[in-house]
Amino acid sequence: MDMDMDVPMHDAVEEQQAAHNEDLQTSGGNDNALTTVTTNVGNEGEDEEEDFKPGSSGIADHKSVKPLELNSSSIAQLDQWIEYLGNCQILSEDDVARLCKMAVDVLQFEENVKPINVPVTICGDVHGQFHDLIELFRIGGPCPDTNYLFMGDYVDRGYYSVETVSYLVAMKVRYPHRITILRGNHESRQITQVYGFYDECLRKYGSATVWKMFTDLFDYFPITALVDNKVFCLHGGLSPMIETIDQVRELNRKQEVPHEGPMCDLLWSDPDDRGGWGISPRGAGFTFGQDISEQFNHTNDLSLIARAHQLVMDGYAWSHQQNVVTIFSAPNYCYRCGNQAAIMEVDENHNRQFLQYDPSVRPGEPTVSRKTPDYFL
Ligand SMILES: [Mn+2]
Repeated sequence: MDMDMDVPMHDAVEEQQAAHNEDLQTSGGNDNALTTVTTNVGNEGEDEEEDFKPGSSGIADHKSVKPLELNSSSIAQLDQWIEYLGNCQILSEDDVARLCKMAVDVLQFEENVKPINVPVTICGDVHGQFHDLIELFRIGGPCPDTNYLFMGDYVDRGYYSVETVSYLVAMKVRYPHRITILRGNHESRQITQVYGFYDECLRKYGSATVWKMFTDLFDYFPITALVDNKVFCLHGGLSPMIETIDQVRELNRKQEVPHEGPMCDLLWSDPDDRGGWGISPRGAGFTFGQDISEQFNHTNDLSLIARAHQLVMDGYAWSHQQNVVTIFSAPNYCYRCGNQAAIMEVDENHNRQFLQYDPSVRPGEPTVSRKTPDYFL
């Protein structure tokens, strides 16, 4: 489907939903489809299916019994990686292994519902648009001076998934109390084999090893966060199987994103104008109406559900009479949607402010202006 640059919001959302529908239709909502994909993209036929199973990278074989404590040499190592990654350079395969092992020992100890204090800046989908992530930090302020909460979908679609996820994971390990990285529906073995991250890893490293390490790491990402007990943050939305936040705390999240059930719904669902629960056009998760959001916020004494997952032309969009906000942080999504990006600052007094931004300009790459050229005026 082709799109004009000045596409109306509704069409853009539909385009993205169609694309996401494709996510599941192409890869299937079942194990058979994964087997098919695995067979098709296997590394010169040398990769047995066994190698694509969770845990095959070995990054979690060593698991520690307490959270990682940084020493001066690990801090120096991380600072060096962050500087390197900040220039859009990839780490060596051995360094990715070291980084992912450290990250397991940070993330495995985080709760399913990560408690977060204000002030914090909440961000939506990034999708491998590395230069726009750097712009995000320029607009929002550098980490760790600013506290960040990212709500998933770091990989796929954009051209720099490896750099983007490596950078965010390195920041997470270096500043574990300053940045939170939740899991999105794209932080999954199945979806990344269809939407770019797997192919990018093969192209940049020559094998699937780095993809295996990161997708094994994704199993440890927390799935939701709770800002000062008032703002519930997650990638997708609500689940008919979850009435209370305590029920989220009881889930076993350390696995591949399931095709159905509460964990799947939290990463896949969308708010909708229709009331009640609806069948999602994405083929996973549900749509939920304002009545559902109001009930959930009332039951859990919340003021707001903050989520990502859907393209919105202004970078943020309220729904359900401000019971739900959608935040999308990939400007000009897929390098063609023409949307602005946004992040939401929540200050010490719980005041909210949206910061919007446009695509960063990359030297040597053509830019497309959304403004009417002067000669039309
Ligand atoms: Mn998503």
